[in-house]
Amino acid sequence: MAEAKDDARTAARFGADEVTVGPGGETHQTADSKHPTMTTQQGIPVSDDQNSLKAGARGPTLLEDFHFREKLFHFDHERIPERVVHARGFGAHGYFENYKPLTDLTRADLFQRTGEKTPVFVRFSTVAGNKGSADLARDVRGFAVKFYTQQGNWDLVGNNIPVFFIQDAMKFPDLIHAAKQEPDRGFPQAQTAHDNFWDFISLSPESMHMVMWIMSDRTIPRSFRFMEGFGVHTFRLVNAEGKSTYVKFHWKPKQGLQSVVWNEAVKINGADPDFHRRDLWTAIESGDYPVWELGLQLFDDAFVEKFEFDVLDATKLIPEEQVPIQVVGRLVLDRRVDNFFAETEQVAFCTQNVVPGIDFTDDPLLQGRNFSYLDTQLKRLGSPNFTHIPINAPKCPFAHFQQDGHMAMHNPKGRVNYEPNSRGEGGGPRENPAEGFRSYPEPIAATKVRARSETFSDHYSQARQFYISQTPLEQTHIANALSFELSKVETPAIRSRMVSHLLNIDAKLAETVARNLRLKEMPKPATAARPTRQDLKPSPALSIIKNGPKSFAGRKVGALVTDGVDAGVLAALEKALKAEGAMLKLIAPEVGGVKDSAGAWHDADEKLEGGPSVVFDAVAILPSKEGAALLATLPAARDFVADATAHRKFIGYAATATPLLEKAGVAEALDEGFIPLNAAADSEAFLAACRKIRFWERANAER
Ligand code: HDE
Repeated sequence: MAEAKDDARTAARFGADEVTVGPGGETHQTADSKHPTMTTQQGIPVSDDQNSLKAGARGPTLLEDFHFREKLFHFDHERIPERVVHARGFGAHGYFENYKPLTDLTRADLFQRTGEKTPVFVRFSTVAGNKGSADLARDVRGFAVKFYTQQGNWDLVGNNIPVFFIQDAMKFPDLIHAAKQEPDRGFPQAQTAHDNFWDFISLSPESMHMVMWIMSDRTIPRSFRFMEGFGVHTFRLVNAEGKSTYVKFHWKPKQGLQSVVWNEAVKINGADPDFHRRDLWTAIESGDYPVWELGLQLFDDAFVEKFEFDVLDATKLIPEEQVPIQVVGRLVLDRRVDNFFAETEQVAFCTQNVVPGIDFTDDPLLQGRNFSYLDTQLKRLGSPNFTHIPINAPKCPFAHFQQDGHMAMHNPKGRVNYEPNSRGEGGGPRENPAEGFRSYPEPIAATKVRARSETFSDHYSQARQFYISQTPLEQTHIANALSFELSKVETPAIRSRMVSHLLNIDAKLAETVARNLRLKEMPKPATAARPTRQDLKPSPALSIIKNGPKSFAGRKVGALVTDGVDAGVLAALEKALKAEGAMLKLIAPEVGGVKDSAGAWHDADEKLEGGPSVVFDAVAILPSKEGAALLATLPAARDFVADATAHRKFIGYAATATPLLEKAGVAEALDEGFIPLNAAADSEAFLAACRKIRFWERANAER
């Protein structure tokens, strides 16, 4: 048996605080003035947390070991059910700042005063993947905001796409079953590129508008910070006089819109499956707080009457050009979570959480959601007392007679737990007709039917409008995404059925996809309940590229460096990026770092193999002459350059980098997206190019 080692020697070896070594060689650390005594959950002090209680050092473990039992019992129950959809998410705290009083529109307390800040918690998510799936799945992103207002919590549970797949909540379980893993095999994970999804979709013409959105670059955002958010449904704002105005909610990122390209998304998932959550965490930690403005589209019954589509149909949007967006405030995320489980996992959004001054409409999807969210929280959090968890609790005074249940934390004192009562003072809370929530008294005279309104039956016109609003490049991306996903579908009839729908949207799109799939014959257009309108004008607001950022702020440059990197160029680049509000990250052959041409040391942020160019917005290739010769032999360095080129990134390069550019196969076609970085002054030209985010003009980068 090994000898127990000398204490002092062991402590030095581990580099830890005070350490002693037990007879089995295990590490013990003892309570002292800096470290409190460890206890069980019952508060009983623990003497040894390394060894279970045994009948002899080599004997069986004893049941009486309450510390061991409790520790394992708790561990065995650490997981709660993941969300059935939106399982993978990431949250942050911040505030909503109201720009000006909206008293004439709504009595919602958070909109009454100029400059008032309301605390918020936001959770971004993907929809289809399980909790451990990768961030860059092609998927809709959830954008859920909980406002802790002075009159209770308002949850605006939205997405990064303004429309949805289905019109009636009745179809939600089918949609989600079809999108998630197939039930027999349990795969594919976090992707819609499989038979079940496209089978369901191709039999659901109402999904075609959403299909255009999910096949666009909206579903591969560069990060949560660079995407829009939408409340999707039509809601109501109600003012103190009871007047109602219809509203659609929009979040506009101050950072501008930006997406990655598909080949990049696939590679980011391998290089950093946590890319989006890491991005948000890092931005907040570095003080670069993301900001979105809240925009309202406001309209009345007269507009509802004259609009081409039904405002209760969640597969339709109202073009911004038709009803302009009024910006009323901003959302700033300035605090990361302290504990992922307590906050991001336990946060419980409910569409039913609305405050006085905000109300629902009869959108059948919204009505269904209002049932579903409360229900799902009980399953997930295990108790009707989930509002007692700090992240879900209101931050305003609250009082009611709801009591008991699992894990009740707020237990009122006193004798009265009912009302009406005659206890006078101490009788507890009372109704408040003046301030309390009152539903908008919408007149309803109807026949009870199980039916879909005819006003919901135009399934192709807005799909077409979205498609024709895109730049040619974005249209190519849509065709490529459809071709990719449908190529993963094993049943030819499903591929063909999808193309039959595309024929009702845009003939050229249908032809391109049919050609990419090598369909043997072109199907007939799908039977349409209503013909596709050709008179809807393109809406420039629907394009990402037309709404890109105006600066490079919040973005990241990856500089590939070796020993001997030009000290002046590196310093100038760092300074220029900092002034822009962007970041420079150094990638070197070893993580320890490099020595520059002036002999100064620079720690690297990533080792070459761990920092591929896909995780940066632009790259700089800055090796010394000797360094370039070394990098030219390394596959990861060649990929770094070749990928950045294929992904149409701006590439700053030192003349010394030529051997690497040659080996990467790009040296012969250095276009204007390659910017020489040989002197300190060159960094301004490089940065000016980077502001355009991508050199889309680069040839041969995709089909
Ligand atoms: Fe959801 N949705 N949803 N959804 N949804 C959930 O609630 C549901 C829909 C959205 O970060 C679930 O707590 C139904 C539209 C987000 O915690 C569940 C229908 C939109 C999140 C649920 C929809 C959304 C959810 C699963 C069709 C955009 C994540 C776990 C009628 C406007 C919130 C949970 C978070 C989560 C039901 C459609 C957005 C099961 C029945 C449309 C962002 O309650």
